[in-house]
Amino acid sequence: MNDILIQNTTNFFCEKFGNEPQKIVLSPGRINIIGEHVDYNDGYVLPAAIDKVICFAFEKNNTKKSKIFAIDLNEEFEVDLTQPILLSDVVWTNYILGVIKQLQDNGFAFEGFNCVFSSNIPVGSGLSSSAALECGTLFGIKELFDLTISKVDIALLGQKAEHWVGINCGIMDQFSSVHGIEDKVIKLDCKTLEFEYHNANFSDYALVLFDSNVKHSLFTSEYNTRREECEKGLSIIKNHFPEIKSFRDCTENQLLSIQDKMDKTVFKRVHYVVKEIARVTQACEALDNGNITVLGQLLFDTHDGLSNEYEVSCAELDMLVDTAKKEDVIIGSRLMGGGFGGCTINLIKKGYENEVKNKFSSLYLDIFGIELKFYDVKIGNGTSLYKPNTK
Ligand code: GAF
Repeated sequence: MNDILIQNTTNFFCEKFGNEPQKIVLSPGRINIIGEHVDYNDGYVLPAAIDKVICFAFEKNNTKKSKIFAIDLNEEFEVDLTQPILLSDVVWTNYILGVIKQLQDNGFAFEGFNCVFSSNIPVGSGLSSSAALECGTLFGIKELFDLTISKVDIALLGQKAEHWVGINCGIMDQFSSVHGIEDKVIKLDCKTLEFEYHNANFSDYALVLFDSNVKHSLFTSEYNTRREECEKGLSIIKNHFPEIKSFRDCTENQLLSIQDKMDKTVFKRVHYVVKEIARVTQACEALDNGNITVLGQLLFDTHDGLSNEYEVSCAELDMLVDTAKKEDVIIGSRLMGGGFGGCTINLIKKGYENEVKNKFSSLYLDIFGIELKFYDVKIGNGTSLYKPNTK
């Protein structure tokens, strides 16, 4: 499915710079089966890379300046690598500037390059197009200038670039973009960065994303606030239970026993986090055992927590999940990613996908006047070099 994207990106590069690119890089978006808002809380997550990617074409230009062109936006910017790297007003450029700054600050030596890129990852849908942009740029620079950077370090540098842009995100998105393997989900321990692959076999059920087509502007500020609320909650837990080092060590009963020591909002946030961390392990076991009904129920439970306790949902996402609960052929559904818009992830009995899509489209249009979009998920490989004639 990415052949046309690769061809167009390569052709564009040739026309713009008059040469064939030296490196072509594909960098994917991600889904997350379960484990939401727990990556920055030392929890476990169960994401996977998808087959939707950003395609980059790169060459060295033997100067100290880099030229980067976003084909889909028809926008270009130039960065002087000898000058301090500062935030710009153009959002997408900041992810690339952030990556360049992280590489420089960490002592990696590289020179000017030309780059064009184009994407088929929907933007603003919670599929982590920004992580794909960061990791693809990092990977391209590493390959062009023979830098020694491990996959884990690419993910960590990408995460730092995102912090520099203003979102105090966890490691899940960059890690899964870099480490994806076709048809596998990644169980990642966000505390130690140890990880293992599990088969993405959902038996008689298909994974389908419903894109609410909304992105509420609260996202960044609320995201950063949630993180602070969790930090407050954890420090109160530690005061009462010195043996607890992170949320994973805390049982729900321990938390309930000190409920009156926290303000109500902080309690709700950490109550969600403690339960969600436990759900990831249960979900992974259910997946391994082919117990998709159990997995589906855990997705519904996660959504309840995200909506009522973590409070990162919105009317559109709640409507999609509430409607899904009433459908016998949907056995699990929840908002996916940071929240306040983007997609829900759904487990739909195979054979019923079209019926469900038609029904949800017209209901959603009636209620919100917005077109619902659908993505049938295929789990793909992580950030990598594209080599023509291989696949
Ligand atoms: C966003 C962040 F970037 C991730 O780190 C993660 O916290 C996610 O929201 C919520 O699980 O995608």
